[in-house]
Amino acid sequence: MSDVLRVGVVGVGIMGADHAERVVRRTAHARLVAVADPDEVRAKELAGRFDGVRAGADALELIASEDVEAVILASPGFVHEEQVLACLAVGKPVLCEKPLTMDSDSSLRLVQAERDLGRRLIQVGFMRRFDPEYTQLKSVLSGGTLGRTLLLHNVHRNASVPNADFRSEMIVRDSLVHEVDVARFLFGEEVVAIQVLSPAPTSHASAGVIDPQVAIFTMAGGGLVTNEVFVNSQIGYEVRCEAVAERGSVVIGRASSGLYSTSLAVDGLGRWGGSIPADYRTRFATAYDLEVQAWVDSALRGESVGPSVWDGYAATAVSSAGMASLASGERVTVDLVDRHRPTNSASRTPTKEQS
Ligand code: ISE
Repeated sequence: MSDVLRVGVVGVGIMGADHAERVVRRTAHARLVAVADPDEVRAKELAGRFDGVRAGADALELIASEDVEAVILASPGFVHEEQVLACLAVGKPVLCEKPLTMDSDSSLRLVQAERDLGRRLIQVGFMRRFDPEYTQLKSVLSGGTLGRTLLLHNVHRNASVPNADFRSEMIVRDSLVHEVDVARFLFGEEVVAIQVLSPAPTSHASAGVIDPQVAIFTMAGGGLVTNEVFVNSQIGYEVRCEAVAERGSVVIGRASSGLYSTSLAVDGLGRWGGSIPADYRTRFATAYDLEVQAWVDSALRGESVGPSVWDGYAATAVSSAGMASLASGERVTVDLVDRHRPTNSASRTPTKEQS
């Protein structure tokens, strides 16, 4: 590989377009060469914003193209298995947006496929692991000064969701999945059980959609994680996390003050305060930048860093249990294979995460 990574982006929705901009404008040692989306008109519109980027409708063609050295998948989860396998088949590093796939079995097939290949090529897009506040929290908790971590309390709110197709299950699979990864990351353990509770829904949700939801995770070591996910909160993007340990607690994700002013001329009022970001692209802009830069740098070194295919599989397994719990209201045990023998379904036991 050269000293500049030639990148292709598959999927030109909100995240695909954001990643394309990022690769072109804010990522060192990377060059965007192609974008692909079944909606070719949209793909062309995106490519047209940059010099020398071609657009097509066929993701598999982009993945196989000789001028593409590495691929960002920002396509919907139901096509990820085929597209990730296509990347592995041609030995190209892939940054796959979450969810890795739609169910545990397909995610497990990817774990096995990468294992068969004998080297890491897959990074999963859990960008919060690159967010400076989450990484700081992780190092405080693993530093040990506060003792064992006992609880996490997460809040995850979106102002609204893009369309009426965003059903209750998607709140688990597309939104809560971030908290699943955060819990695994911060505790360094697997989630062994999940219960999803269904409060009375907001009138802003589409008919039949359960929003907000409250989910409780039990960690392998007995710790508990509470999560509020509310995707039609009407206000903005709020993601907070409080960790409670034996000798103190730590909160991240509170609005920063930004501006302090005693002048009536500033914003019309003598006051100070912060603002709530409109969506995840703003709140996690730095995390996404660091995530993509780390992916590019590691690909150029011939390595892979960040959330692995196992992390993607483990999160999918928790989401599957979460969707079952959403339907029944019961606490559901997470069905996870033995990490060291991924295809041996006889040994489906929860394990300590070893990342
Ligand atoms: C979206 O796909 C994301 O990943 C966002 O981070 C999350 O807040 C949102 O709820 C999801 O739909």
